[in-house]
Amino acid sequence: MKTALITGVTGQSGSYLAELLLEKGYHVIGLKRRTSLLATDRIDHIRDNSDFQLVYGAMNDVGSFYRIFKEHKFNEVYNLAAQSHVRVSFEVPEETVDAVAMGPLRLLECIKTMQPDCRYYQASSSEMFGDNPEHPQSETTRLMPASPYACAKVFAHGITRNYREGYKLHASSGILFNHESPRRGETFVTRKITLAAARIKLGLQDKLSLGNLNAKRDWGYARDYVEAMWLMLQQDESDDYVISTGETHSVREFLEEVFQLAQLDVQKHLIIDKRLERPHEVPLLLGDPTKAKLKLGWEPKTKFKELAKIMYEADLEYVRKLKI
Ligand code: GDR
Repeated sequence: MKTALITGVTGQSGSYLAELLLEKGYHVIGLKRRTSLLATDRIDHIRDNSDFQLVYGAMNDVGSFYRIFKEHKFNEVYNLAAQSHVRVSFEVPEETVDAVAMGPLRLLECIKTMQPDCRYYQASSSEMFGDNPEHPQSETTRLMPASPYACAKVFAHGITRNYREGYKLHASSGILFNHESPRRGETFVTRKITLAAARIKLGLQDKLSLGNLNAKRDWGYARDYVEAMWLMLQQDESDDYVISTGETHSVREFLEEVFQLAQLDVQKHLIIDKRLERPHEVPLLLGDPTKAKLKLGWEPKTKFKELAKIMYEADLEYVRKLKI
């Protein structure tokens, strides 16, 4: 039986990855930061599974890593923990960089010292391409990060390659483009839209405030993307891979698609709020997932319209049940 550590297990991708690994027969240890509110709703359904265990730790507490690595022998470590909100990273840049850049460095040092045979997955991000106008973006496209979050991700991406080459660790980076689902945090734009549409439909909300509607993103389904993370660690050699759908759509298109599903008029409910714009925007992301297809045999299963439908229908059900 393999044992895996997932940092950020209470997040969207962490919860889907934990489910996938449990299905594959892994023993899964999930790292959780101490918070006054539990915030385990995404993993509550697997907490009773005897192969799943939550441990306390933090990306800025190296002692917690060494303690956990002394207690468990890992085959695979998936680093998904982050302050992952791009706009918030402009407001708390130091905290963001500490978790997103220094966190992986601390983890890699711990792996190198304690369990160098353990395989490592780094959650790299399409945000690293920033405002580079070249597209589609691939593993070799120049990185031009446009936020404190993205700058920190570039460091983490580089240090992962450095430990792979310099210390021969099996360390891979998945450059994941935006990945969404009904478990997406409520302040990210897709979920903000699907939740608002459901609440407006049920008469619980009237207006939806958004920032820049012209930004384009390559939006995939988080449940599809965690499979790619696992596949990367099953390869003989570690490497970097772009994971994306190969399609790009604007925020406006996502909004219109969801409001059409809800039979709502966008103009009646939309407010454009300049405060939601970013000091430095990433205008267009479009990934080329050819390498992942050829080397991992991975392909996205869920495309734009289906993703919007999955998310809107889930939120309609969620709001109906909770009346929130
Ligand atoms: P992103 O996701 O920054 O691409 O990063 P987000 O959903 O926050 O923004 C996408 C685009 O929508 C525009 N936008 C708004 N965004 C938010 N959050 N709220 C709004 O009201 C709003 N209005 C317009 C943004 O300007 C942006 O252009 C996500 C995160 O999950 C990262 O952690 C991850 O690395 C990347 O995806 C891949």
